[in-house]
Amino acid sequence: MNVQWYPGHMAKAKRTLEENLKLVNIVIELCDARLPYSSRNPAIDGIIGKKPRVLVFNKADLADQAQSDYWMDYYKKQGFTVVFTDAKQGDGVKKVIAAVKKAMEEKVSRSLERGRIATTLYAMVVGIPNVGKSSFVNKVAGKATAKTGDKPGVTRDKQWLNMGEDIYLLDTPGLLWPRIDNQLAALRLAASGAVKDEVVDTGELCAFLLTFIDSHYPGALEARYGITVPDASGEERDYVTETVIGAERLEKGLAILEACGKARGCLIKGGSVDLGRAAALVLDDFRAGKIGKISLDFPEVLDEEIDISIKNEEAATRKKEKQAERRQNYRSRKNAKR
Ligand SMILES: Nc1nc2c(ncn2[C@@H]2O[C@H](COP(=O)(O)OP(=O)(O)OP(=O)(O)O)[C@@H](O)[C@H]2O)c(=O)[nH]1
Ligand SMILES: [Mg+2]
Repeated sequence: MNVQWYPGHMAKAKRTLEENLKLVNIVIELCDARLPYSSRNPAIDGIIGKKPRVLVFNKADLADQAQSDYWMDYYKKQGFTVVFTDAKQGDGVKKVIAAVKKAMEEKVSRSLERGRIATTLYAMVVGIPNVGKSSFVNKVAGKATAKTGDKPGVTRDKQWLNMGEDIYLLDTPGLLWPRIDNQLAALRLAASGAVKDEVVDTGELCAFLLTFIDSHYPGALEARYGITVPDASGEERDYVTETVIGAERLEKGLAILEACGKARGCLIKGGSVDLGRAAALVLDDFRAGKIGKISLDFPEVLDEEIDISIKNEEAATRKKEKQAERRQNYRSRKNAKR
């Protein structure tokens, strides 16, 4: 499996972000509190550049507080203004607006000095799909103006919303990036609901998620599904695709998925478990926080970046060696002909 999702509307969304950046004073970068590292879009980072920004981690109500504390500290140390929010209930939303105003204090006082009475602030809300951008602007506005939905890709066009108090917010469509190098990060994004399920093998996605929960949140699956977490089933499965997580982990994860499906009565004729239905059920449960407050980015994810850059470097070296070899062969053939 290779998780990639970059349809035409996202390429368009990227242009929207680029075109509107110059119209705004500040950017509110909305990420997912359950994956404070993997949900930061490098393409967005590139677009924002040096424009002032507030880094917001939404869906904090679904995340594990201990991990949230770690990442709060991590980004603060890098000089970011960081706020954790729950855009559904409204927690932290006022803090974001206060942070926007604080970051813009200087601009406002400069314009007052120049004799202007009111200064309007324009802020753009950006982030990966389904992270809660539209819910966030609705919460700030105090009314449900922007359309929201529990699947990625709901907002298709930018929309300016007046927040009163001289602030305008620009809601934008969710954006991923054209090539997700780190496929484990891609699985975390898919688990969070940022990638549409149709482009993902939900069996492997659940195998990834369930084995992660089993090892990082022991007891959570037992409590939710009333199961005993099995070791690998021992049953030979006829999957042939290359896996992201490796055959052993896939095997164990599918055995857990099977146990969850059985416990929930996801059965097909003959009594075997309907793994597709079981996967949909587990993903719904996870996304609604029913398995518990679970974060998918632990500090270890920082090591994955190192692994990938080493892999990329090795690949580049191999490519150079191959090119040199080809050139050498070509030269020897040419010399032989003379
Ligand atoms: N638990 C929880 N759910 C949230 C939160 N914020 C948003 N949601 C839910 O997440 C889903 C997506 O919300 P949207 O506001 O549509 O997300 P979006 O970022 O605008 O999505 P796109 O427009 O598709 O990019 C909805 O079902 C919301 O109710 C939050 O802080 N906590
Ligand atoms: Mg939206």
